[in-house]
Amino acid sequence: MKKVLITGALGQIGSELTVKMREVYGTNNVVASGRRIKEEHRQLIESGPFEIININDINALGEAVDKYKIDAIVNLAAILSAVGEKHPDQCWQINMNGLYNVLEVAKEKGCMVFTPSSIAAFGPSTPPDKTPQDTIQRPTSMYGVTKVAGELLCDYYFKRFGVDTRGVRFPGLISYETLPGGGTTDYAVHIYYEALKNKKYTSFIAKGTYMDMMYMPDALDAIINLMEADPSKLIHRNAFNVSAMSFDPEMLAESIRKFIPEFELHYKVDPVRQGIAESWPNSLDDTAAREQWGWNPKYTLDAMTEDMLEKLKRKLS
Ligand code: AKB
Repeated sequence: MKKVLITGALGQIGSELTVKMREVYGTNNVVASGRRIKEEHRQLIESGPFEIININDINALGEAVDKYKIDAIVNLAAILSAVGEKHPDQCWQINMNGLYNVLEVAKEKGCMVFTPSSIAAFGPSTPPDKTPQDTIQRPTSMYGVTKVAGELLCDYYFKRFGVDTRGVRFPGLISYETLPGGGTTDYAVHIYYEALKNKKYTSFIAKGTYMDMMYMPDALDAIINLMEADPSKLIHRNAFNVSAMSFDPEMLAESIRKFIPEFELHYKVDPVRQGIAESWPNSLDDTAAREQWGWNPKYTLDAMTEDMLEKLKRKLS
């Protein structure tokens, strides 16, 4: 992996992965790309090579790969679960047709591809606790449908055409740099902002709803470590269960109260996002990732809360 193209680089993961990969591989070896530029993106855009690319435009993708002699594509352009239920057509267009274009370009030009899957690739008939690596995948959200179909498509391109495809099933990701864009797990990010601003938060996810979560530094390590992993050790490819912690809103509030004792948690449950959350596992078994490429997350819930509150406080002031 010498020259990387990141699609969806202005989003929650991409905005941090671009910076981290530039530290590791060199600024000019990591090309960021996005579909729509806003003023808030200026710093990232000006910090290194950047291209406007809509992944539904296969020619634009191919041209960028040629122009920068790209040999690895990190495909982060995606519509998340809650927005996907509002706009299932767009979710399919971006998550599936976009991925198909990325894989076609990779096949033609000899690139490796990393595409994140999600806990959303599982559904209500999946064993919910310590969900195994290989198990029933019958998701009921459009986002989940695109994630499981995407896993299969990536495996197909590996087996049929030899494209080096790799992926992880990300849980909810918590970060302070860029807000997530319309997921079910977003409550676990919003809660920190509100804890600092108002010392209270109203959760759209109900008490007792457990989901796997991860702090962004661990997620970035997961991407880079899997992309760098020895291919002969990979029995699985698309996609590995990865997990760092599992909690419900009460546990998260308890953790916040260790740093902001007066913090209050209230509930106004959103039936759509609650329905999606209930269809997902409570916790994943990530043994395969640990054994095959050394996955080992660093952040516990309290360590994440301490760091999040400290970094966000700085950002908000
Ligand atoms: C979402 O909530 O849609 C995402 C995910 C778990 O993939 N954060």
